Amino acid sequence: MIEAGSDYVLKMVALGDGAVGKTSCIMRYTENRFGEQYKATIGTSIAVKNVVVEIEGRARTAQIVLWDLAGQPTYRDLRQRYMVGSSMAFLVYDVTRPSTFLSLDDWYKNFRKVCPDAIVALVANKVDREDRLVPTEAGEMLQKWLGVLYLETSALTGQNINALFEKCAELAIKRELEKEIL
Ligand code: G3D
Ligand code: MG
Repeated sequence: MIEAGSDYVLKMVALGDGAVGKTSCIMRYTENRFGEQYKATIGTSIAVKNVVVEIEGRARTAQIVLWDLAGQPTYRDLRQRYMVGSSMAFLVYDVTRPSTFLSLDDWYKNFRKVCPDAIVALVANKVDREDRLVPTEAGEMLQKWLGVLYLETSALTGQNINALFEKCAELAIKRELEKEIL
């Protein structure tokens, strides 16, 4: 499955409460689609997308392998099979549901225990909705506390979806390059 010529293969996991838009962000990014019925299977599905990012004047290619969970996995399943080996994670909440914002700390801590060095992006999704309740300031505050990326996205309109994955890939590749130098 590894594309010939990819400099890097980067595993990325989707984290966050149910129905925040994890699968929708992945579908928008990998297939540029939105809103179709997804198969509500139990378990993990995987999507792949190749990216090219320019780092210090040189094009680097990577294959992003996106891991998406369906159903309600147990905490142990999450740690053992899902998060292990990730270079990146995106941590999604729904700006119309504050409870999904309050869960972020838990998701973040659980992920950090497994992948202490991975690139993490905080994703405020569904910003197209008029009934937004979690303001930008709340997301930015958490971004500063955790020291992660922050993006406001809409899987519906596509706003910031490419930027999310490309920015994460760029930082993850830079990290790999630093490791190669050491
Ligand atoms: P999940 O994978 O995190 O569980 P899904 O979430 O991607 O299945 O999305 C849950 C619901 O939110 C879906 O609606 C989906 O269409 C909607 N959704 C996801 N992202 C956005 C967004 O950016 N804007 C808006 N307005 N809706 C979004 P249904 O109705 O199928 O439950
Ligand atoms: Mg899903």
